[in-house]
Amino acid sequence: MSYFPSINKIQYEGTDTKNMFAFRHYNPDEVVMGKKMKDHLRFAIAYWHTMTQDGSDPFGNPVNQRPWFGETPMETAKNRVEAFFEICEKLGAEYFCFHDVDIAPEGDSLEEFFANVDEITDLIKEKMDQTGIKLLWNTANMFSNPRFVNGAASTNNAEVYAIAAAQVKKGLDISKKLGGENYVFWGGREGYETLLNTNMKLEQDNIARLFKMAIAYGEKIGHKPQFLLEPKPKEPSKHQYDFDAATTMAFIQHYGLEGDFKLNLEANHATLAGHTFEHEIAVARCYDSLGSLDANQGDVLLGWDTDEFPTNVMDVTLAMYEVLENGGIAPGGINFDSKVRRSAFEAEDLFLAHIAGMDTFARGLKNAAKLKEDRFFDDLKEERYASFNEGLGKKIMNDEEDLESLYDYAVSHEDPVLKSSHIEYVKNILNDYL
Ligand code: XLS
Ligand code: CA
Ligand code: CA
Repeated sequence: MSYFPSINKIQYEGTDTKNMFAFRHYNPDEVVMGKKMKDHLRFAIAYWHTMTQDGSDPFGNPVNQRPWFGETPMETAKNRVEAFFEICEKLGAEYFCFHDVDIAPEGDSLEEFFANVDEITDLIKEKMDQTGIKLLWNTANMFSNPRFVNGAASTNNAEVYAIAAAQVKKGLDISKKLGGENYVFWGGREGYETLLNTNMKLEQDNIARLFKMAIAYGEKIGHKPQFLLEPKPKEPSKHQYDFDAATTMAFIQHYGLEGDFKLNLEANHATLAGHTFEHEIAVARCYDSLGSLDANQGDVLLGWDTDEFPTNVMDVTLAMYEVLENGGIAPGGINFDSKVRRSAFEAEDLFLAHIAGMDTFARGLKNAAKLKEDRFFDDLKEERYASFNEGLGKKIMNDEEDLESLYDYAVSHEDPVLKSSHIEYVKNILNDYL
């Protein structure tokens, strides 16, 4: 059974092609800096945006045309598995990601939900075995259900906390069953609306407590995915605890979670926090904690999480440069946490959108590799920090100076002669790489 009989496996055809359903830049087996493009990029498809997003917005009804709706929620869920793997296979995406609620209906009780999850993950496992497509990460949705109105791990209600813990346990069981390489926590409701009624310390302690339970349970069942925390400053909560990469690292370090947790960074969350994507990746690298990436982009004119497919070549080039500097992204990957625009409502747009995102990342990768090969940033930075390579600078770097010795140096020398950055020239040349 095919949901997209008119679409063949997407092939690389180059920029001269007139075929909409072809890659113009992404050539999976092409070798860039000694590694195949597909192994640099480790593309993953997000189940939620691809299979369950209906195109509605706060002012408009669902608009997306999708061929997989069945008579019952379970039938739809089963059809989705079939359609999803067809999409992944035809796009040549080797990984996927999902929330528990994306794949199976919640039913009338937690028990029914988990039974549905078991049934659907049996089907997913079959498809994974048939196609070789792998699970990059899964997660528990602990933000949509009304019970999480006051948070999940940060809730004020111990029984809600238990439900969150049950979902995490189930999530880890599924991760083991499907060989998940990472496991994500994103705290959309782990934040607060007003401090008037919030015990911030208790909430954060409880969040860390749940993470420690997850680590312990993973050890118990002999399954150790890389745990990832995904920062986002706001939306849906007014203030979310995992505000950005730096705040999240402080949390990880404060609670002693460094050995088990790294970061899953999303481009649009970076911009919501007032940062660039490459800034967030660079912060993670400073802590040796870059885990995985959620690829998308926001809109410079809008202040919310638009989750657009990434098409900005400059932004993606700078992000991919950081990934190369990191020595790669594995066991993480590049997950398209992106949704088609409301006006792109045909099911085939799911292919066109992913092709656009994959092509943009292929361009970003190739540009970044060229920048690396040409030592574009390496030379620039080496020259900029050259004063730390010899004399006084070298002694500072070797911890051979103290406040008194630097005082003596400063008062006995004239003011230094500074150099211009010529930064506009640098940006002009950088454009040549796009
Ligand atoms: C929402 C988040 C979410 C996480 C997984 O903004 O991006 O989708 O990636 O829960
Ligand atoms: Ca995300
Ligand atoms: Ca998002």
